[in-house]
Amino acid sequence: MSQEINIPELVDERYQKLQSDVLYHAMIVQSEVLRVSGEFLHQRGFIQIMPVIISPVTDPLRHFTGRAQVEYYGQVYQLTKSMIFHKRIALLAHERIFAFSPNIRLESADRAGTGRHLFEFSQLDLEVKGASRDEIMDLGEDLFIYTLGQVKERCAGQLGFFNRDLRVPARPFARVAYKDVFGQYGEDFENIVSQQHAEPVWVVDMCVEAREFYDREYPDRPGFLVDMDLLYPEGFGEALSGGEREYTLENILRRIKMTKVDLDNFKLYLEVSARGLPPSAGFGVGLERLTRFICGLPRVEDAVLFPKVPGKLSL
Ligand code: ASN
Repeated sequence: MSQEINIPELVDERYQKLQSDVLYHAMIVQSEVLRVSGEFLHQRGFIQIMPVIISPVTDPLRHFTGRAQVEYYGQVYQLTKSMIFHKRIALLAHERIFAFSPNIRLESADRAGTGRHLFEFSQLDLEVKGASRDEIMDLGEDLFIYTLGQVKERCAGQLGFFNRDLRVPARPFARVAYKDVFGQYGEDFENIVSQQHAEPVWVVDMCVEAREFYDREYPDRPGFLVDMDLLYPEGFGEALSGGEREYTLENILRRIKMTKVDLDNFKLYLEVSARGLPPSAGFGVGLERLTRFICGLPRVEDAVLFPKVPGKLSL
């Protein structure tokens, strides 16, 4: 494979992009996004924690991604796909936590053209002890309104460069039920719903098969989860994903057994859960996608210094 890659051409292209006005302005926007979203969360009493890069346990995800792992003294560590389990465990120390968390997901190369996938990206990932889904959705709305409002003010020059008329949405954001939009539009519902709206829209109550085992099932509505995604308007797709979590060992085990994942991969998390973890809710926001949305760029890789496009070699 490496013989077919034209390294000088690849480096030339990146060398030019790194000096382009697009990246120059997009990086200013991203820098403000990091500053103001962190500022907002600090104001709301959150503690910023450091990201976890490797661990024996990580998010199983519900779609295929290759295993990215390292061996160390005979133990296998995986590169973080999301910090979901560590966020939950960190609640033993603090009640409201967030991290800017790098994620590695070895996506298949057929996702190269989506304009939405990278095999390395970062999430603003947060979790709140004892929160309900509705409380965490309120927080998500406030976070987006604050972040977009502040960036609009502080990055007027950048938005002018991108010719971007950024709307700061008003609360409450619209809500649609997963069952309804999936029933109406099928697999492509996310794109379609995102295109239909001029303001962000929540998709709530995913079905069990559509999500990982850690999102909480309604006790009185088997098969449906107390969770949500937020979609950007104008066809930009998913902004955020999260929900309430399963927290009793019994329910976690039951949900794991319903999926195809191997119980062995979650041994450490199960041991911690057996000692007791609090109920919680949280979500993660893809930061490169947020920057892309604010700037109104065609593809997520346009908003990244060193984009890792699925299947492609990159710096
Ligand atoms: N961060 C997401 C959450 O909080 C999980 C994920 O990225 N898969 O639910």
